[in-house]
Amino acid sequence: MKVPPPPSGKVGLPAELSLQLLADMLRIRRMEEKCAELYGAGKIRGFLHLYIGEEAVAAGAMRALAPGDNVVATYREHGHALLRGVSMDRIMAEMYGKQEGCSRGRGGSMHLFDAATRFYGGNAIVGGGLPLAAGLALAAKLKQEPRVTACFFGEGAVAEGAFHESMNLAQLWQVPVAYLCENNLYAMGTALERSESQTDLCAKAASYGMATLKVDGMDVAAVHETALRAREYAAKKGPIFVEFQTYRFRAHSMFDPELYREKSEVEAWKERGPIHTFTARLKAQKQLTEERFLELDRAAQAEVEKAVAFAEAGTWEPAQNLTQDVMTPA
Ligand SMILES: Cc1ncc(C[n+]2csc(CCOP(=O)(O)OP(=O)(O)O)c2C)c(N)n1
Ligand SMILES: [Mg+2]
Repeated sequence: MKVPPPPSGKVGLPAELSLQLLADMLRIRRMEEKCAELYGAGKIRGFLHLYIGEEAVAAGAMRALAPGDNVVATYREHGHALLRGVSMDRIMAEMYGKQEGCSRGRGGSMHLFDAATRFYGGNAIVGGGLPLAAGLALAAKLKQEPRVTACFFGEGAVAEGAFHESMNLAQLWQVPVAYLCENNLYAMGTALERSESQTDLCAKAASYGMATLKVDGMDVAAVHETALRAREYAAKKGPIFVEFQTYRFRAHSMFDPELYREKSEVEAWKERGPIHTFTARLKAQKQLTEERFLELDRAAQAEVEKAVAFAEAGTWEPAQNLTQDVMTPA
Protein backbone atom coordinates (compact mmCIF):
# COMPACT_ATOMS: atom_id res chain seq x y z
CA MET A 1 0.00 0.00 0.00
CA LYS A 2 1.22 3.47 -0.86
CA VAL A 3 1.76 5.55 2.28
CA PRO A 4 -0.13 8.86 2.06
CA PRO A 5 1.70 12.16 2.71
CA PRO A 6 1.89 13.36 6.34
CA PRO A 7 -1.00 15.42 7.70
CA SER A 8 -0.30 19.09 6.97
CA GLY A 9 -1.94 22.50 6.66
CA LYS A 10 -3.65 24.82 9.08
CA VAL A 11 -5.27 23.33 12.15
CA GLY A 12 -8.71 24.90 12.36
CA LEU A 13 -9.46 24.07 16.00
CA PRO A 14 -9.43 26.60 18.86
CA ALA A 15 -5.83 26.94 20.12
CA GLU A 16 -6.69 25.77 23.63
CA LEU A 17 -8.33 22.60 22.33
CA SER A 18 -5.37 21.87 20.06
CA LEU A 19 -3.00 22.02 23.03
CA GLN A 20 -5.29 19.72 25.02
CA LEU A 21 -5.29 17.20 22.18
CA LEU A 22 -1.51 17.36 21.97
CA ALA A 23 -1.24 16.89 25.74
CA ASP A 24 -3.64 13.92 25.53
CA MET A 25 -1.47 12.22 22.91
CA LEU A 26 1.70 12.88 24.89
CA ARG A 27 0.15 11.38 28.03
CA ILE A 28 -0.61 8.15 26.18
CA ARG A 29 2.79 8.05 24.47
CA ARG A 30 4.82 8.58 27.64
CA MET A 31 2.71 6.17 29.67
CA GLU A 32 3.11 3.41 27.11
CA GLU A 33 6.83 3.95 26.57
CA LYS A 34 7.16 3.44 30.32
CA CYS A 35 4.98 0.31 30.14
CA ALA A 36 7.32 -1.17 27.52
CA GLU A 37 10.29 -0.44 29.79
CA LEU A 38 8.54 -1.96 32.81
CA TYR A 39 7.67 -5.03 30.75
CA GLY A 40 11.35 -5.49 29.99
CA ALA A 41 12.08 -5.18 33.70
CA GLY A 42 9.52 -7.87 34.54
CA LYS A 43 7.28 -5.47 36.46
CA ILE A 44 4.44 -5.85 33.97
CA ARG A 45 3.74 -9.38 32.79
CA GLY A 46 1.31 -11.21 30.52
CA PHE A 47 0.10 -9.57 27.34
CA LEU A 48 0.83 -5.95 26.52
CA HIS A 49 -0.42 -4.33 23.31
CA LEU A 50 0.87 -0.83 22.76
CA TYR A 51 -1.08 1.91 20.96
CA ILE A 52 2.02 3.91 20.06
CA GLY A 53 1.44 5.61 16.68
CA GLU A 54 -2.35 5.47 16.97
CA GLU A 55 -2.82 8.07 19.72
CA ALA A 56 -4.63 10.60 17.52
CA VAL A 57 -7.66 8.32 17.28
CA ALA A 58 -8.33 7.97 21.01
CA ALA A 59 -7.39 11.61 21.64
CA GLY A 60 -9.53 13.13 18.89
CA ALA A 61 -12.47 10.84 19.51
CA MET A 62 -12.57 10.92 23.30
CA ARG A 63 -12.87 14.71 23.43
CA ALA A 64 -15.86 14.47 21.10
CA LEU A 65 -17.82 12.40 23.64
CA ALA A 66 -20.07 13.57 26.48
CA PRO A 67 -19.36 12.50 30.09
CA GLY A 68 -22.48 10.32 30.13
CA ASP A 69 -21.56 8.36 27.01
CA ASN A 70 -20.47 4.73 27.13
CA VAL A 71 -17.07 3.63 25.83
CA VAL A 72 -16.11 0.11 24.76
CA ALA A 73 -12.60 -0.75 23.58
CA THR A 74 -10.24 -3.62 22.79
CA TYR A 75 -7.11 -5.04 24.44
CA ARG A 76 -5.18 -2.08 22.92
CA GLU A 77 -7.06 0.24 25.24
CA HIS A 78 -4.62 1.90 27.67
CA GLY A 79 -4.95 5.26 25.92
CA HIS A 80 -8.73 5.08 25.69
CA ALA A 81 -9.04 4.34 29.41
CA LEU A 82 -6.67 7.16 30.30
CA LEU A 83 -8.41 9.79 28.19
CA ARG A 84 -11.81 8.61 29.32
CA GLY A 85 -10.74 9.65 32.82
CA VAL A 86 -9.38 6.54 34.50
CA SER A 87 -6.38 7.87 36.42
CA MET A 88 -2.92 6.90 35.24
CA ASP A 89 -2.26 5.71 38.81
CA ARG A 90 -5.06 3.17 38.65
CA ILE A 91 -4.11 2.09 35.13
CA MET A 92 -0.48 1.53 36.10
CA ALA A 93 -1.46 -0.34 39.27
CA GLU A 94 -3.65 -2.58 37.10
CA MET A 95 -0.72 -3.22 34.76
CA TYR A 96 1.26 -4.37 37.78
CA GLY A 97 -1.62 -6.57 38.98
CA LYS A 98 -1.99 -4.62 42.21
CA GLN A 99 -5.27 -4.34 44.16
CA GLU A 100 -5.32 -0.56 43.65
CA GLY A 101 -5.73 -1.09 39.90
CA CYS A 102 -8.94 -0.09 38.12
CA SER A 103 -9.90 -3.78 37.85
CA ARG A 104 -8.50 -4.53 41.32
CA GLY A 105 -5.44 -6.11 39.72
CA ARG A 106 -7.44 -8.99 38.30
CA GLY A 107 -7.54 -7.86 34.69
CA GLY A 108 -4.19 -6.42 33.71
CA SER A 109 -3.37 -4.64 30.47
CA MET A 110 -6.20 -6.11 28.39
CA HIS A 111 -9.00 -5.70 30.93
CA LEU A 112 -8.99 -2.12 32.13
CA PHE A 113 -12.52 -1.32 33.30
CA ASP A 114 -14.16 1.54 35.15
CA ALA A 115 -17.89 1.79 35.73
CA ALA A 116 -17.62 5.36 37.11
CA THR A 117 -16.43 6.73 33.76
CA ARG A 118 -18.63 4.26 31.83
CA PHE A 119 -15.52 2.62 30.41
CA TYR A 120 -16.74 -0.92 29.64
CA GLY A 121 -13.38 -2.49 28.88
CA GLY A 122 -10.86 -3.68 27.73
CA ASN A 123 -12.10 -6.71 25.68
CA ALA A 124 -9.57 -9.40 24.83
CA ILE A 125 -11.77 -11.17 22.30
CA VAL A 126 -11.46 -9.71 18.81
CA GLY A 127 -14.90 -8.31 17.96
CA GLY A 128 -16.13 -8.99 21.50
CA GLY A 129 -16.90 -5.36 22.23
CA LEU A 130 -19.19 -4.84 19.24
CA PRO A 131 -22.28 -6.75 20.41
CA LEU A 132 -21.69 -5.35 23.89
CA ALA A 133 -21.85 -1.84 22.42
CA ALA A 134 -25.06 -2.65 20.53
CA GLY A 135 -26.55 -3.85 23.82
CA LEU A 136 -25.43 -0.79 25.76
CA ALA A 137 -26.88 1.43 23.05
CA LEU A 138 -30.14 -0.53 23.04
CA ALA A 139 -30.37 -0.10 26.82
CA ALA A 140 -29.89 3.67 26.46
CA LYS A 141 -32.57 3.83 23.79
CA LEU A 142 -35.11 1.78 25.77
CA LYS A 143 -34.46 3.82 28.91
CA GLN A 144 -34.60 7.03 26.88
CA GLU A 145 -31.22 8.11 28.18
CA PRO A 146 -29.40 10.63 25.97
CA ARG A 147 -26.09 8.72 25.93
CA VAL A 148 -24.20 7.49 22.90
CA THR A 149 -22.05 4.35 22.97
CA ALA A 150 -18.64 4.69 21.32
CA CYS A 151 -17.10 1.37 20.37
CA PHE A 152 -13.43 1.22 19.35
CA PHE A 153 -12.10 -1.86 17.55
CA GLY A 154 -9.45 -2.93 15.08
CA GLU A 155 -10.05 -3.75 11.43
CA GLY A 156 -9.39 -7.41 12.27
CA ALA A 157 -12.81 -7.48 13.94
CA VAL A 158 -14.48 -6.76 10.61
CA ALA A 159 -13.76 -10.35 9.58
CA GLU A 160 -15.62 -11.69 12.64
CA GLY A 161 -19.23 -12.82 12.72
CA ALA A 162 -19.76 -10.55 15.75
CA PHE A 163 -19.11 -7.51 13.53
CA HIS A 164 -21.82 -8.49 11.05
CA GLU A 165 -24.36 -9.44 13.70
CA SER A 166 -23.72 -6.15 15.49
CA MET A 167 -24.01 -4.02 12.33
CA ASN A 168 -27.25 -5.75 11.46
CA LEU A 169 -28.90 -5.36 14.87
CA ALA A 170 -27.63 -1.83 15.52
CA GLN A 171 -29.03 -0.68 12.19
CA LEU A 172 -32.25 -2.68 12.50
CA TRP A 173 -32.94 -1.31 15.97
CA GLN A 174 -31.56 2.17 15.18
CA VAL A 175 -29.59 2.39 18.41
CA PRO A 176 -27.29 5.34 19.28
CA VAL A 177 -23.89 3.74 18.70
CA ALA A 178 -20.75 4.97 16.94
CA TYR A 179 -18.60 2.09 15.68
CA LEU A 180 -15.07 3.51 15.52
CA CYS A 181 -12.78 1.24 13.52
CA GLU A 182 -9.05 1.71 14.02
CA ASN A 183 -7.72 0.42 10.73
CA ASN A 184 -3.99 -0.01 11.32
CA LEU A 185 -3.75 -2.34 8.30
CA TYR A 186 -2.72 -5.43 10.27
CA ALA A 187 -4.43 -7.95 12.50
CA MET A 188 -1.42 -9.41 14.33
CA GLY A 189 0.72 -10.49 11.35
CA THR A 190 -2.10 -10.55 8.79
CA ALA A 191 -2.42 -7.65 6.37
CA LEU A 192 -5.95 -6.51 5.58
CA GLU A 193 -5.83 -7.64 1.95
CA ARG A 194 -4.81 -11.14 3.02
CA SER A 195 -7.92 -11.66 5.14
CA GLU A 196 -10.64 -9.56 3.51
CA SER A 197 -12.21 -10.02 0.08
CA GLN A 198 -13.59 -6.47 0.38
CA THR A 199 -10.95 -4.12 1.80
CA ASP A 200 -13.23 -1.07 1.74
CA LEU A 201 -14.41 -1.34 5.34
CA CYS A 202 -17.05 1.37 4.99
CA ALA A 203 -18.67 -0.68 2.23
CA LYS A 204 -19.21 -3.49 4.74
CA ALA A 205 -21.09 -1.26 7.18
CA ALA A 206 -22.92 0.44 4.31
CA SER A 207 -24.17 -2.96 3.13
CA TYR A 208 -26.31 -3.00 6.29
CA GLY A 209 -27.65 0.45 5.41
CA MET A 210 -25.45 2.13 8.02
CA ALA A 211 -24.06 5.65 7.61
CA THR A 212 -20.26 5.76 7.27
CA LEU A 213 -17.34 8.18 7.47
CA LYS A 214 -13.64 7.70 6.71
CA VAL A 215 -10.80 9.90 7.93
CA ASP A 216 -7.02 10.10 8.34
CA GLY A 217 -6.46 8.67 11.81
CA MET A 218 -3.02 10.28 12.06
CA ASP A 219 -4.50 13.78 11.99
CA VAL A 220 -5.91 14.46 15.45
CA ALA A 221 -7.80 17.56 14.30
CA ALA A 222 -9.51 15.65 11.49
CA VAL A 223 -10.26 12.78 13.87
CA HIS A 224 -11.83 15.16 16.36
CA GLU A 225 -14.01 16.91 13.78
CA THR A 226 -15.16 13.59 12.33
CA ALA A 227 -15.83 12.13 15.78
CA LEU A 228 -17.98 15.15 16.67
CA ARG A 229 -20.04 14.56 13.54
CA ALA A 230 -20.29 10.86 14.28
CA ARG A 231 -21.41 11.45 17.86
CA GLU A 232 -24.06 13.90 16.77
CA TYR A 233 -25.29 11.53 14.11
CA ALA A 234 -25.46 8.64 16.57
CA ALA A 235 -27.33 10.76 19.13
CA LYS A 236 -29.87 12.22 16.69
CA LYS A 237 -30.22 9.73 13.88
CA GLY A 238 -28.82 6.28 14.59
CA PRO A 239 -25.79 4.06 14.26
CA ILE A 240 -22.73 5.12 12.33
CA PHE A 241 -19.47 3.47 11.31
CA VAL A 242 -16.22 5.44 11.11
CA GLU A 243 -12.94 4.17 9.67
CA PHE A 244 -9.81 5.82 11.08
CA GLN A 245 -6.81 5.08 8.88
CA THR A 246 -3.92 4.63 11.26
CA TYR A 247 -0.79 2.56 11.92
CA ARG A 248 0.92 1.03 14.92
CA PHE A 249 4.61 1.81 15.19
CA ARG A 250 5.43 -1.02 17.60
CA ALA A 251 4.98 -4.75 17.39
CA HIS A 252 1.48 -6.24 17.77
CA SER A 253 2.29 -7.28 21.32
CA MET A 254 5.48 -7.92 23.21
CA PHE A 255 5.95 -11.23 21.37
CA ASP A 256 6.11 -10.35 17.69
CA PRO A 257 9.23 -10.43 15.48
CA GLU A 258 7.38 -8.32 12.84
CA LEU A 259 8.23 -10.51 9.87
CA TYR A 260 5.07 -9.49 8.00
CA ARG A 261 5.97 -5.89 7.13
CA GLU A 262 8.96 -4.03 5.74
CA LYS A 263 10.93 -1.72 8.00
CA SER A 264 10.71 0.89 5.25
CA GLU A 265 6.91 0.81 5.50
CA VAL A 266 7.08 1.41 9.26
CA GLU A 267 9.51 4.27 8.72
CA ALA A 268 7.28 5.83 6.07
CA TRP A 269 4.31 5.73 8.44
CA LYS A 270 6.43 7.24 11.22
CA GLU A 271 6.81 10.28 8.98
CA ARG A 272 3.06 10.62 9.45
CA GLY A 273 3.37 10.34 13.26
CA PRO A 274 0.41 12.02 14.97
CA ILE A 275 2.42 13.85 17.63
CA HIS A 276 5.30 15.35 15.67
CA THR A 277 3.20 16.35 12.65
CA PHE A 278 0.60 18.06 14.85
CA THR A 279 3.35 19.77 16.86
CA ALA A 280 4.94 21.10 13.66
CA ARG A 281 1.63 22.40 12.34
CA LEU A 282 0.80 24.21 15.58
CA LYS A 283 4.28 25.73 15.69
CA ALA A 284 3.96 26.88 12.07
CA GLN A 285 0.78 28.75 12.91
CA LYS A 286 2.29 30.21 16.08
CA GLN A 287 -0.03 28.39 18.47
CA LEU A 288 2.78 26.46 20.11
CA THR A 289 6.35 27.25 21.15
CA GLU A 290 9.07 24.69 21.85
CA GLU A 291 8.99 25.81 25.47
CA ARG A 292 5.25 25.09 25.79
CA PHE A 293 5.73 21.73 24.08
CA LEU A 294 8.45 20.79 26.58
CA GLU A 295 6.18 21.88 29.44
CA LEU A 296 3.41 19.56 28.22
CA ASP A 297 5.89 16.74 27.74
CA ARG A 298 7.40 17.21 31.21
CA ALA A 299 3.91 17.20 32.75
CA ALA A 300 3.17 13.89 31.01
CA GLN A 301 6.44 12.40 32.22
CA ALA A 302 5.83 13.59 35.78
CA GLU A 303 2.39 11.96 35.69
CA VAL A 304 4.01 8.72 34.57
CA GLU A 305 6.60 8.80 37.36
CA LYS A 306 3.84 9.38 39.91
CA ALA A 307 1.79 6.51 38.47
CA VAL A 308 4.76 4.13 38.65
CA ALA A 309 5.37 5.11 42.29
CA PHE A 310 1.67 4.50 43.00
CA ALA A 311 1.82 1.05 41.38
CA GLU A 312 5.06 0.15 43.15
CA ALA A 313 3.54 1.10 46.51
CA GLY A 314 0.39 -0.90 45.74
CA THR A 315 -0.52 -4.17 47.43
CA TRP A 316 -0.93 -7.71 46.16
CA GLU A 317 -4.24 -9.39 46.76
CA PRO A 318 -3.85 -12.00 49.52
CA ALA A 319 -3.92 -15.62 48.32
CA GLN A 320 -6.95 -16.42 50.51
CA ASN A 321 -9.03 -14.17 48.20
CA LEU A 322 -8.29 -16.47 45.28
CA THR A 323 -11.88 -17.67 44.79
CA GLN A 324 -13.56 -14.40 45.78
CA ASP A 325 -15.88 -13.19 42.97
CA VAL A 326 -15.18 -16.44 41.16
CA MET A 327 -17.28 -18.94 43.12
CA THR A 328 -20.60 -18.18 44.82
CA PRO A 329 -20.49 -18.64 48.61
CA ALA A 330 -22.64 -21.77 48.18
C1 LIG B 1 -11.96 -14.12 18.57
C2 LIG B 1 -10.47 -13.97 18.61
N1 LIG B 1 -9.73 -14.54 17.67
C3 LIG B 1 -8.37 -14.42 17.68
C4 LIG B 1 -7.75 -13.70 18.70
C5 LIG B 1 -6.24 -13.55 18.68
N2 LIG B 1 -5.94 -12.16 18.31
C6 LIG B 1 -5.57 -11.27 19.26
S1 LIG B 1 -5.31 -9.76 18.62
C7 LIG B 1 -5.64 -10.27 17.06
C8 LIG B 1 -5.56 -9.31 15.90
C9 LIG B 1 -6.65 -8.31 15.87
O1 LIG B 1 -6.34 -7.28 14.97
P1 LIG B 1 -7.16 -5.96 14.88
O2 LIG B 1 -8.59 -6.23 15.17
O3 LIG B 1 -6.85 -5.33 13.59
O4 LIG B 1 -6.63 -5.06 16.09
P2 LIG B 1 -5.16 -4.48 16.33
O5 LIG B 1 -4.43 -5.49 17.14
O6 LIG B 1 -4.55 -4.25 15.01
O7 LIG B 1 -5.38 -3.23 17.10
C10 LIG B 1 -5.96 -11.63 17.05
C11 LIG B 1 -6.29 -12.38 15.84
C12 LIG B 1 -8.57 -13.13 19.69
N3 LIG B 1 -8.06 -12.42 20.69
N4 LIG B 1 -9.92 -13.25 19.62
MG1 LIG C 1 -5.43 -3.96 13.12
